[in-house]
Amino acid sequence: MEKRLVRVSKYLSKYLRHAPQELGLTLRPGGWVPVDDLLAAAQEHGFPIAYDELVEVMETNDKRRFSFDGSGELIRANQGHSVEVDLHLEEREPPEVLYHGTVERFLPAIMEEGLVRGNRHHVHLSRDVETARRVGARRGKPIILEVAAGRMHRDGHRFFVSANGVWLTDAVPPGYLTVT
Ligand code: HQG
Repeated sequence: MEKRLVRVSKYLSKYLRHAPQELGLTLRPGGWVPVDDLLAAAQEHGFPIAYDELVEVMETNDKRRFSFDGSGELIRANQGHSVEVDLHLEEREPPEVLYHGTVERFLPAIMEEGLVRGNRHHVHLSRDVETARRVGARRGKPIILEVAAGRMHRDGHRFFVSANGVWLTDAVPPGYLTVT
C-alpha cells in the first residue's frame, strides 16, 4: 500500500480504536462514527483526509481493518479497540485449532499465565499459521502457538469473530497452548 494510505490507515486505527475522544468523537454501539464527523474532526486537528482516500484505504487495506455500514454514512474499525465499546460481536463455534503468533521473549510468561488480552478487548487468534506468523513478525522472529480452540469451546470458553475474520476470546489458559 502506498505511504500516504498507510499513514491514513494508522491515523484511523488510532482514533477509531484507541483515542476517539482526542478528536472529540464518541464511538456509537458497534464502534461506529459518522463519516462526516470523522472527516471534519481530522481536518480540524490538522490531518485532513479526503473522502476518496477513506474509500481507498478501506478497499486496499490488507486486513480489512475498517468498514462502512450499509448506508455508507458510518465508519468503524472492525476490531482491535482498547476503548470500551460493544462491537456486537457474534458468538461462534471455533475451528478445532487456531493459532497465535508471538515472540520468544513472551513465551515464559505466556506458558505460565496463558494468553491475556493486554490493552485490547480480547486475545486475537488466527485461522491459519501464515497469518499468525505475520502477527508475530511485527515484534521479531515469530513463534507460533497452537490453541486447542475446539476443546476450549467444549469447556465453556466463548469465541467471537470480527467482521474481518479475526477470532477473539477473553483469555487462553496455558493448558490449551502448544508451541509448534
Ligand atoms: C503477548 C494486529 C506476555 C501476545 C495484529 C502479543 C493482530 C503476552 C502481545 C492484532 C501474554 C499483545 C493483535 C502473557 C499475550 N505474557 N505476553 N501472558 N499474553 N502476550 O498487539 O495478538 O495491525 O495486543 O503474544 O495483526 O500481537 O492492529 O496483540 O505479542 O491481528 O490491525 O502480548 O493486532 O492487527 O500484543 O495482535 P497485541 P497481537 P492490527
